[in-house]
Amino acid sequence: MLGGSPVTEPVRYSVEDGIALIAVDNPPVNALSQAVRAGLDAAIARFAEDGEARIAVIYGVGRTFIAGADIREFGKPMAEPFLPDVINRIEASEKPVVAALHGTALGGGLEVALGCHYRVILASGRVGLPEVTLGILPGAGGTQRLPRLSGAEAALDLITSGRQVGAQEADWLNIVDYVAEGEDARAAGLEFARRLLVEECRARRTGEIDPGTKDAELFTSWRETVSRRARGQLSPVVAIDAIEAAYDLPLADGLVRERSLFTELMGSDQRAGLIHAFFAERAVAKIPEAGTATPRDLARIGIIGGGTMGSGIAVAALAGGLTVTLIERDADSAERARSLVEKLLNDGVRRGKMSEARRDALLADAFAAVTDYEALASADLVIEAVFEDMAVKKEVFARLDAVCRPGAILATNTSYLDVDEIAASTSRPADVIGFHFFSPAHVMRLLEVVVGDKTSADVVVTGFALAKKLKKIAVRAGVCDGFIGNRLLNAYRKAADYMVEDGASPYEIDAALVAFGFPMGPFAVSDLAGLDIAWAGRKRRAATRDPRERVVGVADRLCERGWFGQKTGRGYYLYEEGARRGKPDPEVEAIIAAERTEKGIVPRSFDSEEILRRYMAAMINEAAKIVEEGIALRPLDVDVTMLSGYGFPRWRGGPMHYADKVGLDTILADLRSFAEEDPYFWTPARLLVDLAERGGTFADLNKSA
Ligand code: T1G
Ligand code: NAD
Repeated sequence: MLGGSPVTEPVRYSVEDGIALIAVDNPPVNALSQAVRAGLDAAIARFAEDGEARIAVIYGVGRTFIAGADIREFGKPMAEPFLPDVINRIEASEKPVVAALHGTALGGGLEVALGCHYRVILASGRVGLPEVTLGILPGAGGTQRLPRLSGAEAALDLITSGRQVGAQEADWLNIVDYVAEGEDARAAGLEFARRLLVEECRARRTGEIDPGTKDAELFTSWRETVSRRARGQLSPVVAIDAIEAAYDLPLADGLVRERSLFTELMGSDQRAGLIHAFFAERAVAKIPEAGTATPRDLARIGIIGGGTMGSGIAVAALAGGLTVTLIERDADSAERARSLVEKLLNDGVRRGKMSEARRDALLADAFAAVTDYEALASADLVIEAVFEDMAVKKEVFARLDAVCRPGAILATNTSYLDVDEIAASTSRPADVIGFHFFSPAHVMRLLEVVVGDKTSADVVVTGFALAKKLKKIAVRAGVCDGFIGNRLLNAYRKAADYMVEDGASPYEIDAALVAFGFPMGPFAVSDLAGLDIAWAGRKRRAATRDPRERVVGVADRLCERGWFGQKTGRGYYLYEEGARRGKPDPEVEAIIAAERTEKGIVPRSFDSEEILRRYMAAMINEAAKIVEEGIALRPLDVDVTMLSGYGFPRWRGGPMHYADKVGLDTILADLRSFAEEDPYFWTPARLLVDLAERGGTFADLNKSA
């Protein structure tokens, strides 16, 4: 062939032994672009006319069956043919149509399959209706057809959670007719179709199944549970209305109702926020080092320190298939670390994430907790997670430098300390990097990959490869106090502390942020993390603090009383014996009042809107500085950090997406007015001023970066 790449039709039609084969070929995931919809439509029309073909099989070419609608088309006017119509025409076919599923048949992909008359799936395949996670609902018949096959309860579960189920569960739920062995969906579809031909099967339409009578109580109780769980997100709740229509209306009217709810959600800000989050999570992997370097091998890793973080990292690494050697200070600490790891693995077994046999095999063959650094001589990577103390860390790195082989990566899990200073204390700064995990490390999805001055490109891409193995999202960060996430946290925590000193109660602030969609407010989070950690940080920084900085003493007063939060039963909240949720504490309010009096502050009231404006302005302003300084590559890296590490409500898209939506001019006006009280803290970042003044957005920077 001369020049150019071969052009393939996204949908191809052929006939083999009386079986029409309809191949969907639209890499990478066979999304239902306009061309695919039109191709499917044409193929079904051709099948109807084709005297040679008695049955049809729809399958996907490449890694998966159809993974859903083409998300890139969202927000643009929809072009015909519309998917619900295409699926209706498949279902209406007089001759039977089989869907042969493999990979991930998601969203519109599963809906196509539900419109087919029979479904076969490879044992490795998965299905799901993830639409609510994108702020919409299944809009091509999923809410009407799934309950007809699986019943109301299963449909409510799958559609409101968006969770994927494996082939076996799909079979139990009657979503598929047959689970086939092997790797070849086309072959499985052909074989199944041949069997159907022998049995002289008919076109068996899902839409013609009687869904039965509605259990009204079931819907009421799901509405309550889902509304509570959704924390302000609309789509899972609206999806229940659509499923209910399957019981209240005939199919054709139910489909109309589904479509109208779908269209409403498609136009919502929440949908825009969730789609931003989807693409941002994929874009964070696009870093300057990608493509310029190959990741180093990762099989055996070492971890220094088996406390809160070290044990969690060990479990994440074991689950990701790595061999882990953990080093502790002495035999007792090593034993404690080992039992911590065992406990976390047991939790996994209890939650059904891991079998007992797998846990036993991991503990016996893939994990060791020891005290001798020599055990790290052959490690590919060592992650240090000892106390947050520069001297202790330097001592550990000196020992690692002495025992580790050349080419081994030496990483620190420090939360705040200078990665360059740690690197400089070794003979191999190019191999040193920060891998900032979040607590609990086997659960939290974020990994900040902190790139030092001298870190080599292949070490950076190895960090991203590690995240993939551990099923985490890596975000590239530069070196500064707190990197991306903790630096932002410090800024908005200060804004919260200032409001407390000026008259708001910590409980009002927490309530305002929970109403915004955070799972917890900042003061409840502090109590959970332990107030002593931040206290140590404040003491460390006291000597170098800028005298212009406003300092609030409330947290110090609590710590001086030994109130470190949940673990001591008292912090900002009072925790009754064993309780995870605290109650407001009048003594804390008295301590705050005393601090105000001492500083001569006359308290004023803050409504939830002002609380939110100040909190967000502080977060966004610091984020703008972080982007301006190149600590974060783009605004979207900040968004992903806050979404996956700090509980920022996903449907709001992250702080930068939120800022664009509010309007940068509004944020700037707020900052300028707050700066009149305290210019040191509130002076707007230059980037924010520049963007606001020329009518730009953070989204522009995502595109151009
Ligand atoms: N549309 C467009 N692009 C998509 C896409 C989609 N649906 N899914 C993935 N991509 C791109 C993705 O951006 C990336 O691009 C590449 O494919 C590989 O993805 C009517 C309205 C399928 C499980 O929600 O869950 O149907 O970054 O890196 O880890 O009711 O992608 O390489 O340029 O994620 O192997 C419902 C979303 C749509 C599925 C594969 N479907 N996708 O995971 O690869 S709504 C979804 C996924 C709908 C109907 C409604 C995953 C995956 P790039 P990847 P992966
Ligand atoms: P931790 O106190 O729970 O655990 C530290 C462990 O290191 C202890 O078990 C201790 O025995 C061990 N240790 C100390 N010196 C050692 C040495 N020289 N050799 C071997 N082991 C040694 O602390 P943590 O909360 O797990 O924090 C560890 C690091 O992770 C810190 O740098 C911290 O800033 C960072 N971090 C913590 C969190 C968090 O939420 N806890 C989150 C992200 C990062």
